[in-house]
Amino acid sequence: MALFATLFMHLCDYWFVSVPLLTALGVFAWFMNQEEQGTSSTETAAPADDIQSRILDAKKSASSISRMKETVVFDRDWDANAEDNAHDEDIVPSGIPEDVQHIHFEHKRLTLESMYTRSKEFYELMNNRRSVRFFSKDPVPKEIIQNIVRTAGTAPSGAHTEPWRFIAVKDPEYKKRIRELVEQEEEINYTKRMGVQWTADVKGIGTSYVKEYLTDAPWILLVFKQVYTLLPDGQKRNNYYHEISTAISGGLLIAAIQTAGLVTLTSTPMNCGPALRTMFQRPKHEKLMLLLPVGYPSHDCTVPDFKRKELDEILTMIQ
Ligand code: IYR
Repeated sequence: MALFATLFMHLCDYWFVSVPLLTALGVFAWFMNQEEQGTSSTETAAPADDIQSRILDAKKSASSISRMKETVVFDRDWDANAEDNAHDEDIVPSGIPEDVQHIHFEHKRLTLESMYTRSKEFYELMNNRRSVRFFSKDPVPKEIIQNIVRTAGTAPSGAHTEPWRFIAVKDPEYKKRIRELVEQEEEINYTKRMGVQWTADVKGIGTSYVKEYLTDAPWILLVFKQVYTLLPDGQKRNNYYHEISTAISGGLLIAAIQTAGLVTLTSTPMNCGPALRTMFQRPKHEKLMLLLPVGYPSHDCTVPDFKRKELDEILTMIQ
């Protein structure tokens, strides 16, 4: 007791040191306490009501808890470091011969007037594109599908590796098998993998794991990226930028579908890649990127009333 009394008197004598020191200690202790509670001092805490209702929501459904545990953000088949990737130490002959001939590039300039008209007309055509989920069963000739895929194959690619493979399915038996597989995985995606936020974010689109369009549409196109090229002797040649190259090719594919007067849905069924690859006897280094039903919209087809961003929201011009 006597010790504390002496200490207190000294603190009073040296108040100009002890007051700021004790204040600093107090602030430090408060800060540490906040950190422990997981709230950094720079973040604005959510209102207490909000937190309470969120906790209640989470408690309400047991499924939301198992959903949290099983959330898979990335497709398991997409691991960029998967063992089956090509490695830097595998030195293989380049796909482009060193002495490849460079030939004259023919290019015919359009008149300015025609450039304006064509760019505007193409924009208008593409602006009419909508992701369609209700398909007519009317057939589409295979030659049109072949031209569409030819267009996709004109995409630029890293070191001209053309790291894509398309599968066009018309056979009703296969379409049925694809639908069964996709629905089975999508049910898990919706209830577990996608998580509460994701399902809430897409709710307005009105989708579910039931995918009638997969058996209604006359064609299903599957787009695979090839993470490397397998040479005849088993060596692997790196496919540079296989992801972006195949994505660009997917964009051209969608533009070609639209230009042909058909519709599609750009779908990416999570975790269906390996099973679809096996279904069509494709090798392990081919990873599914897109699955697109292609055909005509059904007569009673609806689409959500979305607006596109204005030009100034997507374009910054420095001139
Ligand atoms: N793949 C699911 C869920 C879904 C996800 C996104 I991102 C969408 O824009 C729409 C749906 C499905 O196709 O139903």
